[in-house]
Amino acid sequence: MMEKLTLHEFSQSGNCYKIRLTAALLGLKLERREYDIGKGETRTAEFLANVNANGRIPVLQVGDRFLPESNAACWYLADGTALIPEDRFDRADMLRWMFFEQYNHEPNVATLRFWLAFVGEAALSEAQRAQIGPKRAAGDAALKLMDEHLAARSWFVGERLSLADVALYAYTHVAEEGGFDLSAYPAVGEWLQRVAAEPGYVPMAA
Ligand SMILES: N[C@@H](CCC(=O)N[C@@H](CS)C(=O)NCC(=O)O)C(=O)O
Repeated sequence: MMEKLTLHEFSQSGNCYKIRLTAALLGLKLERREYDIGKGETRTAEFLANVNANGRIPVLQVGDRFLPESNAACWYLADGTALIPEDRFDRADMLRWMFFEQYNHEPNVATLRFWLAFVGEAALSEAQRAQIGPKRAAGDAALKLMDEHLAARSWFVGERLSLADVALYAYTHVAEEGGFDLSAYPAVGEWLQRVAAEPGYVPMAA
């Protein structure tokens, strides 16, 4: 039996939602502990010493051990289930899309959502404001690549939903909050609907 699972989170974060969605798709129960990142609650001495020395959520607590990094936490929950392909190449290809999510997608799509919908443009520093254009271009490039990939298939890897879809869904489905126009990516739009129709799916706000 799996040890007690506690998600240290900020519930409006897509990185945290990935883990809740993975757990829901697998029918796993998660305790939740909320932190206000706007108030620096993940930067306290107590949090840094006991939860994550990197000062960020999400962190999945498994019994008395702490696992930061959303995609690692999703892997922990899904290990040995149908959310991770059995085929060796497909498993590596799934990781490819999860690394793409962290390197090409999240730093652009999620950051613009955070800056524009949570912090507010007027409160951004000059350096952040200067980054809006480059991040918009890089985010659109990531969405375009996803759209081209999905034009000929239903899921990112193989014939069914995997962690690659979960990881990329989390911030894509709220990309418009960061000013991205998803109508430019019709295959992405259809894929978003397929993910939301999966048994066990929970919305971000749940
Ligand atoms: N690569 C990490 C990113 C974690 C991350 O950036 N967390 C943000 C919220 S989504 C955070 O904790 N920000 C608060 C801070 O940096 O103080 C993951 O995928 O979990």
